[in-house]
Amino acid sequence: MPGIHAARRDRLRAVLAAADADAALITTLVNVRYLTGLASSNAALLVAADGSPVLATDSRYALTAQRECPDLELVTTRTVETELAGLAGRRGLRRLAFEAHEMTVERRDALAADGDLALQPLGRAAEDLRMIKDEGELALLAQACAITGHAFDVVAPQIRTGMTERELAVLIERAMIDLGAEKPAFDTIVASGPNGAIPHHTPTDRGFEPGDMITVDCGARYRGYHADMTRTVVLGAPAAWQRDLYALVFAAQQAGIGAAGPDAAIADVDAAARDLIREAGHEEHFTHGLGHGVGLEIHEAPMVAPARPGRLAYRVPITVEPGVYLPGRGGVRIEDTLVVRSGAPAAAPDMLTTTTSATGRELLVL
Ligand SMILES: [Mn+2]
Repeated sequence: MPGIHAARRDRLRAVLAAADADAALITTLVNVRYLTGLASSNAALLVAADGSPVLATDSRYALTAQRECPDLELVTTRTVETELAGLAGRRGLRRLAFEAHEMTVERRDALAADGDLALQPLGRAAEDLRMIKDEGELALLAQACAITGHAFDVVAPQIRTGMTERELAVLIERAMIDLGAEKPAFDTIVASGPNGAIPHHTPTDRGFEPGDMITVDCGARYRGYHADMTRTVVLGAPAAWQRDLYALVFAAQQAGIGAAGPDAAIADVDAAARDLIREAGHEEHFTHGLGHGVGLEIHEAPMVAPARPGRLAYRVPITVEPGVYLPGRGGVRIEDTLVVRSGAPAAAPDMLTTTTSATGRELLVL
C-alpha cells in the first residue's frame, strides 16, 4: 500500500514543478488521506518538490500513522500546519503552495506570520488527481455500492402504509451497517408524496399513504469510499402521471448513462439527459446537475452539469441522477453510481449500484 500513496505524491510533485513551488502544504484532510493513507481529523502533509514528505498529526493518531505510513517522516503535534510551515522554512522550502479553497483567512494569516515563506495557491491539484481512480479504489467503491443496493433490496419489501419517512431512513441505514458499511455516506433522504418535490428533503414523521411515490436516496461508506443511489417507488397502483413521470426520468437516465463514455464532454453528458426532460416540457422541474464524481467524498470532481468544462475519462466514477420535481405533487429521481470504462467502440460504463427489487427500469409497485 505505501507504493500507491508514494505514486500519488509523485504525481503531486509533477504539479509543483509546473507551478514553480518548492513544496505543497496539504491541509484538506481527505487529500491527506489520499496521499498518505492516514484518516485523521487533525493532520497535514508537507510534500517537497524534491525531498522527503513529512506527515503531521496529533497524539491521538500517532500510532495509526506509524502503522499506516511507515515510509513517512512523522511529526506529532496538535498544531499541524504551523509546525509543517515552520519546518518548510527551516528546510529552505520558501515557495509554499497551500490549499486556498480549504484554508481560512485566520489560519492563512498565522502561516504568513513566518515572513520567510512565500505563500501561493496550489489550486485543487489533489482533487484533480483524485478524479481518476485506481483499481484498488474502484474495488472499495464497488463494495460500498454493493452494500447500498443490497440494503435497499432488504428493506424495500418492508415499506408499507403508515411507516414514516424517518422510520424508513433508519431501516436503510441500519441495513447498510449490518451489511458491512462503516457508516452512511450521507444523511439518508426519504421523501414521500408531495415531499418528493424537494430534491434534498429531510425525512419527517409523515406516514406513507396509498398512492405515494417515495424517493429514497442512500449510500454506504466503505473504507472511506462513498456510494450514492436513489430509487423512487410507489405505494399501491400508480396513477398515469406517476408512470409517465417515471418513464421520462428513466429514459433521461439511460440517455445520460449512454453518453458517459471515455472522453465524453461533461456538458454533453448532462445535455443528453436534460434534452429529453426539456422536450417533455419539464425543463424547469429538473433543478440540479445530472451528477457528480464520487470517491473519498460524496460529491467530488467532476461535477456533471450544464456548461461544465472538461471531459470524462477511463476509471472516473460518477453518478447519473436526473430528477423531475413537481411542486405540490411529488417527484421522481433515479440515481446510479457507475464507472466510465475504456474500449472501442466506447464500452458501456460499469454500473456499481444494482438492485433486484427496483431495477430502475420499472416503477416498483409496493
Ligand atoms: Mn448523488
